[in-house]
Amino acid sequence: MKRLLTVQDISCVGKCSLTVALPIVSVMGVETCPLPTALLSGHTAFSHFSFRDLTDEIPKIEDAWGKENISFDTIESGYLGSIRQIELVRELGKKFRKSASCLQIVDPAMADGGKLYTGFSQEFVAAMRELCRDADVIVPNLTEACLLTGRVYREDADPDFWKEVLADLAGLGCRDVIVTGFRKADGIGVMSLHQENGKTTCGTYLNERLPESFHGTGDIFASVLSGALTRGWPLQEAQKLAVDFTLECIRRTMEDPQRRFYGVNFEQALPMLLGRMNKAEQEKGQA
Ligand code: PXL
Repeated sequence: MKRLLTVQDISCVGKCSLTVALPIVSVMGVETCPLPTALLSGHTAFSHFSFRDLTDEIPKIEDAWGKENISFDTIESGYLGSIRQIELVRELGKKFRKSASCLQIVDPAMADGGKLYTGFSQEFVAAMRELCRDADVIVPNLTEACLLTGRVYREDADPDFWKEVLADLAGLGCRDVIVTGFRKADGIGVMSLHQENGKTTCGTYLNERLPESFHGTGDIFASVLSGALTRGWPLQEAQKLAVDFTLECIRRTMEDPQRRFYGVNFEQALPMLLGRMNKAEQEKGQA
């Protein structure tokens, strides 16, 4: 079984980061090792939240894993709480990417809707840019992509603007760049750029755009994508599954009159994810 390391916080209530990555990547048949970077009562979009920093634990965990000769097929990181934590993830990558096939996936979770999340600065953005340089795959939304490439965020960005942003992000050195939130007519999805054997392919994948947006959907997208890439799926298929599953979670949330304000109903959509995975892998087996 493939093994994935996911480095991000655990927010007890809020349906984001580790509470999303653990069930999603596990249901995709990948061993999921969490490295919690902080313990929060809820994510930082709540009016009140507690925050216990776990940075000091990271080198101790790293040291123990080194002695046990642990390795990972994928190292994925999401929300990180400080520049020091970004540096530690870079160190983890250098230490635990023992084979060339080990993937590093970075979701530079730090901003949305044109704004940095509470507590982040331009210095943090600069450090995140360096982590993105180490990655094979990065998954920013358009706000994060603009921050990483030194652009002013534009709500009404046209496809040419998106293509320029993607080209600049690829210039950081990552093989694959997937920017989420690409819109066209009634659709929403991703625009991505894939580099292989000196060839660059740019593509989009869209599905239906529902009239509401919810917190935590970026984490859901990144988890599905990471699970599928770890299972060896090609980028185009992995991003399609991630877009479709995220939409399914939003649809289920909107249908529920008793929905929570802070996250989406991904739990009851998990059978769909498993069904899609099994069907695709069966078809591959038969091919
Ligand atoms: O969904 C990204 C995320 C993860 N973890 C924490 C957050 C956020 C976004 O606000 O606050 C703690």
